[in-house]
Amino acid sequence: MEMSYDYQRERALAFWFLIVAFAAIALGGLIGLFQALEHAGINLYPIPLIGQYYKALTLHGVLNALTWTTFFISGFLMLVVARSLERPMHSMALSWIGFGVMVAGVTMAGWAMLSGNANVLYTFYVPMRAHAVHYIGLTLIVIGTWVHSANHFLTWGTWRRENPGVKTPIATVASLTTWIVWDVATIGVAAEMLTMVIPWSLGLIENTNPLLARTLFWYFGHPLVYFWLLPAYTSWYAMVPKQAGGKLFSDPLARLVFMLFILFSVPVGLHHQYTDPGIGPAWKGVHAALTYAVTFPSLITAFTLMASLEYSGKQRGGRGLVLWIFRLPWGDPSFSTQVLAMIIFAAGGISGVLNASYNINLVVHNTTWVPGHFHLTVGTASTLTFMGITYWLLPYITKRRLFSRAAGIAQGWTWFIGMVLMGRGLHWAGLLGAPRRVPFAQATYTQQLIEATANQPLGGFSTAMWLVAVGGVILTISGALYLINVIGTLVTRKGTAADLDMPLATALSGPDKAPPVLDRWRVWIGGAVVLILIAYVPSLISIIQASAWNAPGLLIR
Ligand code: HAS
Ligand code: CU
Repeated sequence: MEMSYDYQRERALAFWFLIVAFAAIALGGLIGLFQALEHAGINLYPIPLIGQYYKALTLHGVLNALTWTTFFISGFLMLVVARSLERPMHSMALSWIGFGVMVAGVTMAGWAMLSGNANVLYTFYVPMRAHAVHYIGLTLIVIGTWVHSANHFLTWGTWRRENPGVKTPIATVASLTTWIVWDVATIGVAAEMLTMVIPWSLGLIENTNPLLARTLFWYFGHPLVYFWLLPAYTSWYAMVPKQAGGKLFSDPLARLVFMLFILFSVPVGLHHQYTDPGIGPAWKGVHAALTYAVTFPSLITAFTLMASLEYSGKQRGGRGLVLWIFRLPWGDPSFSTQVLAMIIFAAGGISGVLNASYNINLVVHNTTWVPGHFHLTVGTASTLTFMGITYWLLPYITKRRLFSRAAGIAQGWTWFIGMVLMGRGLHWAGLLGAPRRVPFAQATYTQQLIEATANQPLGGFSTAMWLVAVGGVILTISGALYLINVIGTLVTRKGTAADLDMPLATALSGPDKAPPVLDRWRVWIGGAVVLILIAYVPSLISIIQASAWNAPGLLIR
């Protein structure tokens, strides 16, 4: 490929992926404010268009966790693959088709939710029932991503033929791993939609099987969280070391991490169903053990990132055990925001490991502890990282300078502080027994919770919920700073960033040190298939035998 190619066609599509992502987080994020206030007893519902608590909570989950993430990731990874392979994407037509199908899907689901026809939350457990348009819309989003992801594999295939024997660049390895995990995972949710939920919502079949539906959902739902995480890892490994002024500590270790995610991401879904009856405890145990296996690549990541950052800090003249931290480029909003996301992820990862323990899960399951966990992970490790990436990605795509670096730095810190407070509050309230997905300002037992925990140190439930509300307000300010920067970059002309390149890091220990097996996709995908068959086939058979296909459905209004 001639070096003059500047990815103009990829940038054009990535721009539209990001526009949808920004719109989703704008509305979804705003709703978060009302959720947080509601937890502390300040009930502003019903709100025009956003509606009552469960309609709002559905919008909050679908817009943030599903739409913002999927569209941001789709645009980001496409540019990463094209730029790191130094060639155009195989077929832009394919990706535009994928994008079109995804937008059609979001429009359908958006209509269903906004019109009050889909108050079933982002996990859409049956027999709660939404309008068929909602389910068809969500399914179209998935189908669109399949088409778009195919373009990534085709692009790599072309590159491979042109570059036999060359190790795939780590940024591409990371991106393709994300799509492999996603494509394998979405088979589960597609099966749930196509064989059960869509026919039932259309009235073609009368009943559903809630346990089977949940199992198919969580076959998808856990690897879904790595679909959110791995693009952040893509940036943390392949870009942040460069932004820090240093190098990635070890390229082979990074490759091992991504291959382990292919292997272990999927066969763990039953850790969301420890409390479900009708699933044998032995299978729950198998999934628990495999869950501990999938934490291993993240532990390697913590080590590798720390080593890379330390190297960078010392390259910049830092000394000692900790003082190098202050030499890192904290004045770069893209860097500082992403490192703050990493620090929060250390805490979010720990609460995940606690969730994974069968007996501790019995204490925290279905309490506000779980939203506490996932606001630190998808709500910060992923989201705050994507915001940090935006600070170079948007200028890279639009060739315009970032509107305000100061606002970007303030945005990262306010998100960090807001999430520390809110995460603390949600985890704490959960341990005190506060159930999740409850409008506390309206629930009859809130007063009992307040009174029963009032003699706890620091005031129990009511103090915890005030932390949630204050955190939520600070997070809203942070979200506003983000959107102001995005819109400012798009509408004002602060000069050109035409010379800006993607920050791709080199490694201290380079790809040549990696054993060839780490470049063989088939080995790892094959291993994953074997583990998935072991973890799911016998358990699914016993679930189908033990459960009944007899739940008629409740239309939720
Ligand atoms: Fe989770 C529930 C277990 C990771 C998201 N999770 C959820 C739900 C969501 C979610 C959305 O086992 C709720 C679903 C629902 O609505 O019901 N989770 C885990 C485990 C991990 C984990 C074991 N989760 C994630 C990630 C998510 C996510 C990532 C989104 C992006 N999770 C569970 C379980 C449940 C669950 C149960 C069910 C709970 C229930 O009962 O319902 C692991 O992957 C975590 C491993 C991570 C680590 C941390 C490594 C630290 C790093 C940062 C280092 C920092 C540095 C900074 C270097 C071990 C990599 C240094 C900086 C300087 C300046 C010095
Ligand atoms: Cu999980």
